[in-house]
Amino acid sequence: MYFYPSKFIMQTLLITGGAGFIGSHLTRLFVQKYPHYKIINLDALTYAGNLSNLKDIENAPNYFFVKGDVADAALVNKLFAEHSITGVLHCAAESHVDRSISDPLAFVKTNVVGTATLLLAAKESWKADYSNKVFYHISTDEVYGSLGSTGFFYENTAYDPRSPYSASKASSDHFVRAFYHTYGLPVKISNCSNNYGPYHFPEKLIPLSINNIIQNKPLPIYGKGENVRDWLFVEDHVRAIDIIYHKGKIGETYNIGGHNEWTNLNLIKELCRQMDQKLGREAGSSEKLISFVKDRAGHDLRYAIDATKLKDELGWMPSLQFEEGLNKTIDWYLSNQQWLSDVVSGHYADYYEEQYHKR
Ligand code: NAD
Ligand code: TDX
Repeated sequence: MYFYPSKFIMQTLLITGGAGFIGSHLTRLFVQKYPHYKIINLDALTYAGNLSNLKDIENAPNYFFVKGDVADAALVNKLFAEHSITGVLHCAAESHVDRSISDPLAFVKTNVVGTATLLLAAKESWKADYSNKVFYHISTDEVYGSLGSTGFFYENTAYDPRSPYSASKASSDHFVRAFYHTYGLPVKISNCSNNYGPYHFPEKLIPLSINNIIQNKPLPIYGKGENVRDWLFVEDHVRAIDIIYHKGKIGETYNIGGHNEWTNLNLIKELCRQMDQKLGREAGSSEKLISFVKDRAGHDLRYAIDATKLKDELGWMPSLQFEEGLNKTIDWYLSNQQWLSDVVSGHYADYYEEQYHKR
């Protein structure tokens, strides 16, 4: 069954986690591209949520912000009842693997209970008529586990989550599929590889390293830096979500990835090379900041997505080469140092001390 929510029909979309990294790019894209859609951003504004990520669209007539928790059933039911929501783009999550190792229950609450709460609200609100409705769940490649030095994750790769974060995302994916099979809820899922780009919270590898290079602080690399990630520019991810939301098949899963694998060590070396040039530093000087630290517990070796289905069915491909995307990302951070220092001086400062002090 295909579902093409028309780009020209009025819709009310609930985007969850719209103040976070990917959510803010997604919200901006939809608010600007579809001025006749009403967009409600439900975000709890945890440490990772930042309304300044959306400053340029906060006064748009089709954009509305609601502060709240996706696991708050009363609030979520009220939003569905009051706004005749026709689509959900569910982005809200606890998203950092290291935090999931120290506080797994927070991941169960938001990622599992929060997703189930939204699914129940959608089912109840839409049960009289599922037509022209979509519940789109934004997920990760980490649900598939860890690859050896060869091979790829496909849509039918068996789930094998290995961190509390990926276990909670896998569980949420299972709930979404269960609601499709059990109740017929019109769902779609995408599983994407590592994103990078503007507004990325500086606890993740790339923005953390950019911030530390600017400040001449050590660049912590877990283990030997041999772990491999498949990096995708965030604007390419949200462009894929737009296409899948409007043209993807109900009940289907789509993998999204960059075909762009880097070991952490090579990635940080490339970052250092570009930043030395931009900061007018002597070539090789930032690389000296590299500091090998204790490995992450249960550190997945390699992720690599096969996104052929998305390309063949819906025509999506990444638009940027990595060096170009990294160049754009570094330029954004260098021009937005106030954003960076505001974020770093907040609650995150305590987390950083705790996380790296013990290593
Ligand atoms: P993020 O941590 O930057 O943002 C998460 C947002 O969700 C924040 O605005 C936060 O305030 C909000 N939030 C957290 N708990 C909430 C709750 N209980 N109720 C309401 N809002 C809450 O995350 P991100 O990196 O932008 O990831 C977004 C989604 O994409 C997640 O579902 C994640 O699993 C998935 N994903 C991320 C990546 C990546 O590389 N970052 C890759 C693939 C998939
Ligand atoms: O200081 C660091 N040093 C280091 O070597 C940090 C923060 C990370 N790393 C390593 C761990 C990973 O191999 O770099 C790699 C990337 O780490 P993260 O940026 O924490 O991302 P990752 O664990 O791969 O998970 C990310 O991609 C998939 C997102 O955080 C998830 O939300 C997404 O689902």
